Amino acid sequence: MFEELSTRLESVINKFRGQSKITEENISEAMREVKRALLEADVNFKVVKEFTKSVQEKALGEDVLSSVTPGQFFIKIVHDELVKLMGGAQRKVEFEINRTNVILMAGLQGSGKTTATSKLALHYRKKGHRPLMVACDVHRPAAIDQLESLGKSLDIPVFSERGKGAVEIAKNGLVYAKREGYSLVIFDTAGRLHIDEEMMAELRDVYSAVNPDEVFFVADAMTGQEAVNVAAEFTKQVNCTGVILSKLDGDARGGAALSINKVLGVPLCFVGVGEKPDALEPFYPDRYASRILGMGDVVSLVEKAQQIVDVEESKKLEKKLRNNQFSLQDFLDQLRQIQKMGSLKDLMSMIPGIGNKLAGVDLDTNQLKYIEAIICSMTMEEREKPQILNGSRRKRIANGSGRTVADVNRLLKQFEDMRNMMKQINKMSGKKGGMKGMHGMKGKMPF
Ligand SMILES: Nc1nc2c(ncn2[C@@H]2O[C@H](COP(=O)(O)OP(=O)(O)OP(=O)(O)O)[C@@H](O)[C@H]2O)c(=O)[nH]1
Ligand SMILES: [Mg+2]
Repeated sequence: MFEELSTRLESVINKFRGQSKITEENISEAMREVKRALLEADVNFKVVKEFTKSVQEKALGEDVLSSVTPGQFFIKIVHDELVKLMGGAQRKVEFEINRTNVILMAGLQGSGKTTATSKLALHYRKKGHRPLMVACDVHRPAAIDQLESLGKSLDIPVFSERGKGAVEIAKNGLVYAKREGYSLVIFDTAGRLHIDEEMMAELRDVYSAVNPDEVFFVADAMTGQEAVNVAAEFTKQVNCTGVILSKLDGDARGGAALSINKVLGVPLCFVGVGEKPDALEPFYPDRYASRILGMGDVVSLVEKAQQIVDVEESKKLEKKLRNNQFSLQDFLDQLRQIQKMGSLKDLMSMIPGIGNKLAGVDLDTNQLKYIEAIICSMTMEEREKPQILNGSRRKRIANGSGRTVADVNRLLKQFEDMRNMMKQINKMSGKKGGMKGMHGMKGKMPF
């Protein structure tokens, strides 16, 4: 699942990669395509509208950091908005072990309630709980057998009473669980093809009888937006605390996973990814966002850059570049920032499309150290005004840094070339351009 959406989003992003800056026009065009991709993935249209608006505002409203490209920045924004859309932080559902916790399952017929009941029981048993499953589906003849057989195969006890009503079984099941000291009781309930009043009344009665800590609404991901609409109706009737989206392993387009939190205001807590009892995963919005975007570690790359790069400092630097006051000291500061981001190779390998091409290539990170050593052997005045570096000063610097005079000359020449190029870029792009021009310069930097 998500493949189709991933492919579409990747193609939008790849197109965006080539842009030298984010403008109203190119972002609008990209957002039109993102919108189309999300709608085709069956994401709720209102959600799509809000999402694209929000991405657009962020992209235009924030300064692009000098150390990342507009394309990478765009990926990060889309990623962050996807995470937000899916509920932000993961909602971890945990229960105390020394009391009887209660879970009530709800959902339409065939959505996966009974399967999810056994999956949850197994999940929490692995965390040290003593679970009990209670069979409250008295409407479908084989429902009790189904739960009992699941219980038997997992060695998890099932409470059932044939011939009684759902509410009575629920009450008795809870009394039994408390008496026997179970730490988690999960009530499986009946499903219906449609929401009908009788079924809702029964669910509400079971709800009152057991007073659950969590009510999980189980939705079938394959039914897409329909699942979201039904869920909305359910949450009006009983206080659902979490959603379990089942059958995400099928060929669902993913729209439900993306919309459900926003539409319901109820977090998606687990996803079912197979028929087997261990095919349950806690839902992590950030992991799903990364999976959908398929953008490797670009996001963490940008995060790293954001942590390191001080926006104020960047602005100062941009001004210096514009006024052609960029000194060797500034250059050294930039170099150190890049080094703080990790090894150059690690950094580059995070960029999709480059990582695999780097195999076997040995980036000479020593070059960075040599440059640092040379600049560090200069006085502050020399760093600010490299033009005063005459022959004897160059010799002193070479000795001090353990390099040759030729190395010092090469660095100064490259630095001068770079400054000249900055001058040209500034001339060409008028007032703007400063730091943005840095991207295009990368290949010309002395490392
Ligand atoms: N592939 C896949 N199949 C699932 C998943 N969850 C449930 N199923 C299958 O979906 C079908 C219905 O699951 P049940 O758990 O019986 O659904 P239910 O909501 O209890 O159904 P009723 O009790 O009839 O309302 C079964 O064949 C399950 O094996 C899942 O995450 N992935
Ligand atoms: Mg069932």
